[in-house]
Amino acid sequence: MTRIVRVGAAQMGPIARKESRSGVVDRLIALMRQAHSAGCDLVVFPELALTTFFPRWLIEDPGELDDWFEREMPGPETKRLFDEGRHLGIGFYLGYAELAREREATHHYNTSILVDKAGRIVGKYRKVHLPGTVDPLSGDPGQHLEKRYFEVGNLGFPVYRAFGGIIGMCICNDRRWPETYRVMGLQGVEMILLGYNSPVGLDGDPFEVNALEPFHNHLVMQSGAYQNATWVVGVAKAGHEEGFDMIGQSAIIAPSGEIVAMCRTLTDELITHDCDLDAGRYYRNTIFNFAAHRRTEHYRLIVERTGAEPPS
Ligand code: ING
Repeated sequence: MTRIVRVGAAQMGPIARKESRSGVVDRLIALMRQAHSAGCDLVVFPELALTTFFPRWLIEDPGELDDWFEREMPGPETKRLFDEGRHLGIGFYLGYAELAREREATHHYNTSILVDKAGRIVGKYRKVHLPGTVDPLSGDPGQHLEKRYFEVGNLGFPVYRAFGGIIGMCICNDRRWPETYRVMGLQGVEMILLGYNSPVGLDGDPFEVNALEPFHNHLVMQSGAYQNATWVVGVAKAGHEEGFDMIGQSAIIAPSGEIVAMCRTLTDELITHDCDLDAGRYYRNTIFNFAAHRRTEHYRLIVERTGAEPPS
């Protein structure tokens, strides 16, 4: 029996700094209802889907900074989203800024959750690869201060049995690192969900790097999908947000590496695809049969050298 998951990639347009959580949740619910009308089992929202991309600014007041974070999930503003998902019978991936109380201390993470059709949180991931800097770069109008505002995720790259398959998550910059996909590939992941907020390059980059941003965005997700025989669903917060252009082109990518659906706008836009969770089986049993072809004893040598001076 084929295991088909109808997936909705719910790209969002810009979220203004002044936009209320309630107004953003209205947009998420509208996209969720659209996905349900299209017969989706699961809808994927972007990274930091409840707020503007606040790490672009230097925020020195701790209270002001914490206002960008969710103290509980679901919380007063997001309960409606969970209730609607349960009512419609549709699951979702949601990226948000998490303020967590752990070990008698407060911690800040860039987080995503996987919620099933009954509105239960069945998985949580905290972003590991935090790009940018701790301190603002002088002279740049747009900063990238995720290292200042978030701790490195402490949950690893778990995968979960959900929606009839094995589902994993990551967030934005994680998608640029092959280890992200391989750690989940080694756990037999069949679909990786990820949201991103990607500016058109980081300030100070030579123009050609900025121009290649859309290419690099798909390059890393397509290779991650193919090399690990998994579906990848990448969903943007896109458009001109608070003066900064962010890439769109949210995509649903098959284990073959092919883009099977892609957003065409820089606004709230839903694309869908019937994803066969067995589509990776051919690759996993042939060209990417890890047990038959990988030689981990050799990799250890490479890993030991990584970061060291290149051999003379
Ligand atoms: N954003 C960007 C990303 O990895 C970035 C940071 C932009 C890195 C452009 C390199 C080039 O897509 C987040 N939020 O990680």
